[in-house]
Amino acid sequence: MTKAALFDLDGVIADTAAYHLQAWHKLVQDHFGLDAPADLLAQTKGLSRTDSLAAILSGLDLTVTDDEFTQLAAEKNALYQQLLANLNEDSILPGIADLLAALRKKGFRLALASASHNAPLILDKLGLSGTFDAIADPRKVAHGKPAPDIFLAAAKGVGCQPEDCIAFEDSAAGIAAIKAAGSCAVGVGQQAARQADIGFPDTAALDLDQILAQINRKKSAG
Ligand code: B16
Ligand code: MG
Repeated sequence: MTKAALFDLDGVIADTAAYHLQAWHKLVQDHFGLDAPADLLAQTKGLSRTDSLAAILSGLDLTVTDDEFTQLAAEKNALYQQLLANLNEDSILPGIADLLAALRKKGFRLALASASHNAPLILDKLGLSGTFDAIADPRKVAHGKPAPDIFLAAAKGVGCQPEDCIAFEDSAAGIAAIKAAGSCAVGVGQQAARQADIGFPDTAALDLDQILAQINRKKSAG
């Protein structure tokens, strides 16, 4: 029986994915005078800050020292946090507040499974600090998405087996992580929707009854 819902944050609960992309773009422009291609930046969705920076540098054929790498990661976070100043309760993506309420009403436990070290700050700005029963800490897991660790930690945080969880994601790395954890993957947005067990074009289209009906159909089929 499905008992808990695990949520990605950036790109599912709030449109902070766009802020990450803006911050990376400015960082690369300021330091290297380059225009990072949108498709390269899009590949960082769901990846940790350091994995994202490594992917961007490698994609642009750039090499930096360890100290420069640390400095660049810190600077990107400072740029990102400036953009987060714009966040407020209206920044919750369409359909998410209703979905969270509907899950609660059906007795689901709720956990956050975000790669972001800024998650507590973002939840606070969105007015969602008290909403989740557990927030998995990305600093305490060995491997970032696409490894399953953060989803396993979130399921454990709410005392559920991963097989008894549905998990919501907007990134390819996140969908792979959910599948590796053994939970049911609900994908939001074109790419994630294609790779997930159940997909929706955007958060506004998320429909809990449809998700639960599909899970039940799959269970009775096999
Ligand atoms: P931070 P999610 C991820 O959040 C973002 O998708 C990814 O773009 C970002 O690099 C990562 O968090 C780390 O974020 O720099 O704030 O620690 O999608 O897993 O909620
Ligand atoms: Mg995301």
